[in-house]
Amino acid sequence: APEGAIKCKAAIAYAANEPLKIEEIYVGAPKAGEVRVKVVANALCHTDIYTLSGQDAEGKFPCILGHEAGAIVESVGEGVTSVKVGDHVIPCYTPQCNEDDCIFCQSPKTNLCPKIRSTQGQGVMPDGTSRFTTLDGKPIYHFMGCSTFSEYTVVAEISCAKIVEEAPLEVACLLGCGVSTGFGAVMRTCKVEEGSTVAVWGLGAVGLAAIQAAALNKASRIFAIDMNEGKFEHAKKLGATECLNPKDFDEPIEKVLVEKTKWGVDYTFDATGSVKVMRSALEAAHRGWGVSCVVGVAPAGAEISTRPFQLVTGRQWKGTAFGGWKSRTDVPMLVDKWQAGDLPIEHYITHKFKGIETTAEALDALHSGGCLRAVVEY
Ligand code: NAD
Ligand code: AHE
Ligand code: ZN
Repeated sequence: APEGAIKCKAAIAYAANEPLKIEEIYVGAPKAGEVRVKVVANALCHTDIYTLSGQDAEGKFPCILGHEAGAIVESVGEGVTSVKVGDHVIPCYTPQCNEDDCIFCQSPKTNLCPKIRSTQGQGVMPDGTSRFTTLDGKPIYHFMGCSTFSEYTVVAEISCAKIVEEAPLEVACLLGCGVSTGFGAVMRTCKVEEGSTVAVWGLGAVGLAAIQAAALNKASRIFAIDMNEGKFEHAKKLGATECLNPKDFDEPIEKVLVEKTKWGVDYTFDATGSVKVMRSALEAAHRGWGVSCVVGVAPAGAEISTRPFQLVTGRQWKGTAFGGWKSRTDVPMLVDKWQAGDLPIEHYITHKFKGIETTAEALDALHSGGCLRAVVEY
């Protein structure tokens, strides 16, 4: 075994479209600037399915997927000062180095700290190597700087958002990706104002969180769009004023929305990853000022298009990663809001599993259509 390694179970993705394999692996000791954490609970995000299905241009195999977790610091590498053994953390795929010369961390306009982005995309730690090895010594790639389908994982210190210990990690994990993203798309990236109209395509946890945030921001009309009408009840509970199934209309849904609102919708969100939906969402946006935000992740090679006239006449196309939140500053703030009762999130957990062995079952649940978030407690 590598020196200082922990032997534990992980769900390994050996190749695209192959079932995950639960195996014992070695998780190496954290190097300088790294933190080894014990994963307590992990929620599954659609992006895990997307990468496993081979559609991610950055997908590398074999790897350990997972990026929505609650964890406890087990040990820290040299020079780590912002977290210590026993701290509760949410590993974040968008880091925040906060260095004086990081123009991204220093700018209020973005959360996209590039400090470790290139190695993260290559499935390795910042020094170019992996902390994961099979028992016969073969390296396994990391994923999104998190790899939380493992009982222990190693992440960069700058990817660790330290949160209050009172917050139960089996719920807090939701704030590691999808729910935070939906909230932030509305509250941070688009800053939806009181009285605005909003339309959201895709009523998974990401889209529903956008609806919840739009209602909190006092949007006047909130259109919730999905082909799976089973999602409508959740959407209504969270504040949607009208639920629409595009299949119910002879006209394209963007025309229906423009007719319903006269000039279009102030803010529109794609939370599906379909480039057709992205086009509809842009074209449903209000003449003169409508903003359309891409949240969904499209398959490798997909491209968006529209008539440039749509932009000339005042619509804006933007996008968001992790809702624009600066991870180490904002995730603890979101946890505190949830703990104070101002931002309920428990309702996103529709399925619960116990033991890392159930990760594949939990993925099947997320596939099933009736699931918002499946949480696996390790
Ligand atoms: P999900 O699979 O739980 O939900 C997607 C929903 O979209 C489903 O209800 C599905 O029925 C609906 N849908 C699919 N095609 C549709 C269409 N053509 N029209 C209307 N509805 C349609 O997924 P999720 O976990 O909520 O994630 C949503 C998307 O957001 C994914 O693409 C995911 O990869 C992406 N994502 C992006 C970020 C980011 O930072 N930008 C973060 C998390 C997730
Ligand atoms: N790796 C893909 C892109 C995947 C992607 O866009 N990821 C989203 C997060 S999805 C979370 O569930 C994102 O925020 N990306 C910004 C980033 O830095 O990765 C590809 O196309 O290569
Ligand atoms: Zn995600």
